[in-house]
Amino acid sequence: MTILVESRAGYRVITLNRPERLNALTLEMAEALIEALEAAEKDRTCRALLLTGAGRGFCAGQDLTEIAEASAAEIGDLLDAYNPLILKLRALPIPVICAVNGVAAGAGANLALACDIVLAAQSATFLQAFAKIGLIPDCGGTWLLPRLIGDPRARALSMLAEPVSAETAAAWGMIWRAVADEQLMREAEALAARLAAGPTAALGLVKQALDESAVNDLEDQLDLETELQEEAAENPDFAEGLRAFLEKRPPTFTGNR
Ligand code: LHQ
Repeated sequence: MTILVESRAGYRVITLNRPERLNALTLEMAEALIEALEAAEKDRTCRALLLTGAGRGFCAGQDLTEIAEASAAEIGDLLDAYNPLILKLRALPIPVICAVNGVAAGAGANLALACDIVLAAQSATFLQAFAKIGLIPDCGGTWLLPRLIGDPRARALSMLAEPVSAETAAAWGMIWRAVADEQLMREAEALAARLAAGPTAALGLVKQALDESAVNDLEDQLDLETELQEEAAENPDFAEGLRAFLEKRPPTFTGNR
């Protein structure tokens, strides 16, 4: 199986599972990932996702052996199949944590960066490998990178294809945090469990508001905040959060969405 899906209390763990190829992506794998995201969305008890890789790498990007004979049109077709995966990740109404356990290259780097909260092992690296083989960053790289790290760094990384360490990635704001290798999964699981106990509907609306801010002016964004805030306030988790604050106790969110 190209990916593994495990259910935990309140969340699911998806593991990219082609360790002999550093979990390089194939069409089959992308389709399996989309299915896994759809299944997680349908399961109302699933309130967060954790994405990671098996073995020493996170994901080496497109499996290059699979496109050795591909025409330019076939490369385009492949991306037409990958793009819905990125869109689905962003639109998923639950938080997605990525635990980058090793090298994240090409489409693999951008798959990680499309997640909501990215933790990386100190030994992991991020590599916009595309220019090395005459391609451009895809799977959202040209949209995500300038927003995360600014235009100068986005341009240099895309053109030079130099690896960035986890610590530098965190210092630049490309990811949330770099953690000691042996702590990575423990921290990622703790974060997933914490988010799984959160106000799920509101967390989904946070994703929507932040993504839409990329194309809205301030006035439109303020209107969107009002609309989404009303939606959040209609959810019983808001009443519970407020009550818990006033009663000086931790909230017990239902996570209904
Ligand atoms: C691989 C791969 C790989 C196959 C390691 N494929 N086998 C483009 C076109 C179409 C549509 C979709 O999207 C894209 C976007 C892309 O993602 S293009 C960019 C594709 N990725 C790359 O160019 C990265 C290629 N890999 C590397 O540069 C290195 O392997 C990195 C820096 C990731 C890791 O280096 P090392 O730690 O030294 O490992 P390694 O190179 O020895 O790799 C281990 C094995 O994995 C090795 O196989 P072997 O049989 O020799 O043990 C590699 O051939 C295999 N592998 N990446 N993308």
